[in-house]
Amino acid sequence: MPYDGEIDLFEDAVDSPDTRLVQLIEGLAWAQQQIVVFNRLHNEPRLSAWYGDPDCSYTYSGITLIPKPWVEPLHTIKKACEELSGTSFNSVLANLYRDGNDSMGWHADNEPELGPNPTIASVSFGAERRFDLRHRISNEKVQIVLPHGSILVMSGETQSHWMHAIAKTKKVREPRVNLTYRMIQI
Ligand SMILES: O=C(O)CCC(=O)C(=O)O
Repeated sequence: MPYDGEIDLFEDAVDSPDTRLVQLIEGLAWAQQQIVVFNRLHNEPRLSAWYGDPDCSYTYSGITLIPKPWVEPLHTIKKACEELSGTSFNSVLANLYRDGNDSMGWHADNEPELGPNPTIASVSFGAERRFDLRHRISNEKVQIVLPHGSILVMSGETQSHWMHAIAKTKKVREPRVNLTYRMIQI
């Protein structure tokens, strides 16, 4: 980032990304979560699934997710993320954006269970989507297109100072899977 945080994008970072995309879409326990926004329940505009070590419950936007046990693609990709980032992860939030109509609003991955200055590895498969970052104070924006098979590592103070989002887009008709590996402090 220009200041107040670090991000690194590694392209072609995952083996056999086409196979992984199909395995993940077909094999994960996708569900549409209900989230609380301004005290009202809404369907989240994407599907998601939470996997990890037992004890790694995760609460965001008013919902608590209980982890499903690791499955092969998620565990293998976790190792690639750990090697690239030099950090360990014990859980992953998988997100399925069915097409450009699915999105994720402005937020930071700053829940208390992630601890201060968490490192997060974010893996992308399928349709390229734009990842927007916005500084909380200066409002400066950074935009990154996340390619199929890439790993984006966010670290340092990124989550304290920058929010991020995936905007809707009429240009994208294909699905995208995103895996964000995290370390829940137990
Ligand atoms: O889909 C992405 O690239 C980001 C997902 C995200 O920010 C999240 O789930 O917290």
